[in-house]
Amino acid sequence: MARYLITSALPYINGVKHLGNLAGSMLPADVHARFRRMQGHEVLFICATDEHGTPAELAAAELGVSPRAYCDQFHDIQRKAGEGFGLSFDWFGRTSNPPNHRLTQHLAEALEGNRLLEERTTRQVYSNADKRFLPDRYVEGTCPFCFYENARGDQCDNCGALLDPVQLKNPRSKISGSSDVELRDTAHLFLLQSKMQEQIRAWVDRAEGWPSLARSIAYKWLDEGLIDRSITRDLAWGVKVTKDGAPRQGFDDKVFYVWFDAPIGYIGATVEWAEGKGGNWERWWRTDKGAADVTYVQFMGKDNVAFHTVSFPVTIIGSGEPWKLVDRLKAFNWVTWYGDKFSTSQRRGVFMDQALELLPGDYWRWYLMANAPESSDAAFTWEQFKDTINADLANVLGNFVNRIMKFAETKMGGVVPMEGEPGPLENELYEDLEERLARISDFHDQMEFRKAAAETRSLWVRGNEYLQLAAPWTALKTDPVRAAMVVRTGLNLCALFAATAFPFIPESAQAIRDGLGLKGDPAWPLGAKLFELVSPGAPIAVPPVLFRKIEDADVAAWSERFGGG
Ligand code: B3M
Ligand code: ZN
Repeated sequence: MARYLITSALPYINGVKHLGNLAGSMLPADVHARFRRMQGHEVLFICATDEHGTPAELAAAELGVSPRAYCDQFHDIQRKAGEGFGLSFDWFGRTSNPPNHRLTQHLAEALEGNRLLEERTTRQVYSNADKRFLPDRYVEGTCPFCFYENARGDQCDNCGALLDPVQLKNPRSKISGSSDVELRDTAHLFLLQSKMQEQIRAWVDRAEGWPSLARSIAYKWLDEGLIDRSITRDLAWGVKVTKDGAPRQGFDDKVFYVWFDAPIGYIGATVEWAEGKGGNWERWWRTDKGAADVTYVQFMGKDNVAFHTVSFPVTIIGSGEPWKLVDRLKAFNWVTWYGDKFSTSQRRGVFMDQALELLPGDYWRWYLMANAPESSDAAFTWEQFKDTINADLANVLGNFVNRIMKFAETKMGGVVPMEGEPGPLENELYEDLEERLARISDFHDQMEFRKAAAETRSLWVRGNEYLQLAAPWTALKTDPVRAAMVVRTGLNLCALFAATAFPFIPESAQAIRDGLGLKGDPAWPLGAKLFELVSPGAPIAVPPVLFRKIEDADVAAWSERFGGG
């Protein structure tokens, strides 16, 4: 038994997340957490909403509510959407909760104690009309690179350039629209990343569990040279800046930058879990308190990699305290909407709440993992969605389960038949299954989700082939004992398919298990007696239709509503 700490990148609070957000971190993290639990490991799976920063303040202002009220509302919406998709977080916390505030202040003070923080005077955009500084997205103006006129202070949406608000031409306030702005001096705290360059490089050199995508991003930043970064902003909503535990002089109208406190939120949410469920958070995070034997696995989209492989490690290594660092990191490319970006602001694509109105979570889970954007971006299309669901879930898995269970119900008295001994067909099947299972398990272990899904599907195909060859419906007329043996094998295959499906499509797997009278969550069947997963004599009940087919008419209706097609 090993221990796995698993975190998914923390979704921003502003708005419901789209399918791309789901596929790039929360969903694969859930699949992996389920797999590790099935293997019998101790798992702690943590996520939270990332609630600070200008996006939250601006979204709240647009609705005319306070940031706190806005975050309360959207945390709830995101939590419910996560539940709808079966995301099995042990805790879904909030970066705005007290544990994260305390930890953020603590770590900043530890960094300062190690001379890795410094106050510097910087020039910021100040709005005379609004009588305040305008950080990040509070300023809009013309991009200095591509001359797009509606670039935001932190980034240009047209050319993608990362910006500093002072770089914008013709800057104007996002709050009042006023262009009566000027540059003024004000103090900010800088994290002296440059001093940590060698230490971080040495740590990245040692990191073994990172795929090439993550490694190359980390090295790119290191090769360019780590630069000192401001970790405070002129904002009201966020973690207050302290010194020696008291409000820091001159920082009343400032808070920590959202990307400084967000990753600390992984620890904060674990503290919330400990407080809420009576656990011991230090056992997962402090290497001096038992976390040395934890394997820490992080999931994220590729745009978050630098923050996790460089910035956050600077914070926790720089604190000089024995924090647990990431061991394995899985990064994803983008799911696109017919080749275009999904967009929260422009509401392009399908969002988590809408997806659940159309079909249960499992349909989306399967599609998104079978087509995971691992080696490159992957385009969502309604056509491919329909084909994947119909071919894999409805025709292969659903059909198999339905066929054999119906047969057992009508021809075998509704129980797992007892008679018969395995013959050559079963022996061959058995060996084949063992090999295939080992392969699936390896892919899960390596967090190769596309391959794990493809291998899982081919296991289901193998079951269909067996049933076709063994043909219990024919055997029943001439050799009922043989037919009984085949049906028992078929029902064992149902149990095996449910187990292998469980990380991907937990609700459907559970429905199959219910029909077989199997209680609790399944264990990973590697090493199990594959033909003894169901008990002879046990009653069985055909589950209601597991997967409905997606029709051309559905595709037409959904394309009409959401675009694409
Ligand atoms: N909220 C960005 C994102 O949702 C950011 C991740 C934080 S992880 C600590 O992609
Ligand atoms: Zn631009």
